[in-house]
Amino acid sequence: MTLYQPFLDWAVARLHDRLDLQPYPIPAGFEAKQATVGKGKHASLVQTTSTAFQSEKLRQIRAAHVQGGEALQVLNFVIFPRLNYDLPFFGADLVTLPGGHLIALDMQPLFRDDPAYQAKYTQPIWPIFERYRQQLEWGGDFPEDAQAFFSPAFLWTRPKATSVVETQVFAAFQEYLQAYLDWVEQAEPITDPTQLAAIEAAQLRYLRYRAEKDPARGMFTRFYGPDWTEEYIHGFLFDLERQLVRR
Ligand code: DBV
Repeated sequence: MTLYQPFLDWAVARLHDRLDLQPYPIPAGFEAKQATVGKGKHASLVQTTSTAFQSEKLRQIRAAHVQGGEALQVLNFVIFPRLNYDLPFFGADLVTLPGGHLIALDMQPLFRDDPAYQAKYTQPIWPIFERYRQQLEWGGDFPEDAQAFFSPAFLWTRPKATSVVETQVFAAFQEYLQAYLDWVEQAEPITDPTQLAAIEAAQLRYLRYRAEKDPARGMFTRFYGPDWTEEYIHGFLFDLERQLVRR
């Protein structure tokens, strides 16, 4: 069992419990991809698998799981709500590299600086955030242009011990996802055209940023080449623009 498999299994089980989940199509060739990296006795297999669902209120629930031995494990898990809901994105970036663990967990806001939006979608999880930030030390600098896309309840940490990932980080992940699913349950569709236009613009802003600045681009390009990587990013991981063209 690899480090993040229990996170993914737990999330999928909870989603099944709480939502009427439907599959979300994964483009052919992107369900699973393998490559051998390194040579001779340093050769090892790096596998990336994709998982995706949708539901009445959630346009795309998707995970990319990279497994390449103890020093290379990544679970990037994001929920993109449908464009007629004001729900934030659920964003988890759980990364283990030879340099250590890097954990990003947040309910990423559509409207970062709107006090009413913060009151609706940050305040309710503030007690959870406060509890975990005492256990999980702040991870330090991160790209300045990314700040606009995180909420004040952004959990960002670089645990030294794997046991911290397995216990505190896993617990935080569970509490954040449960809280998110509470919001999904309560969410009412938006019908006001001005608000709908603002949501679409905010979703596109987020999506373009993530596709353009994907921190995994270098890693994927090394393993699987540039063509596969660009298609994976724009055709699956951050696919909203393609879906809008098709609409
Ligand atoms: N990150 C992704 C996807 C990944 C992924 C789809 C499937 O968005 C993995 C894989 N993240 C990944 C890897 C690294 C990071 C780092 C492999 C390490 C890159 C490296 O060191 O080479 C949160 N992830 C990061 C960093 C941040 C995040 C802040 C550090 C980047 C840096 O310091 O340059 N989550 C990530 C992020 C946003 C987010 C940038 C922006 C909105 O939601």
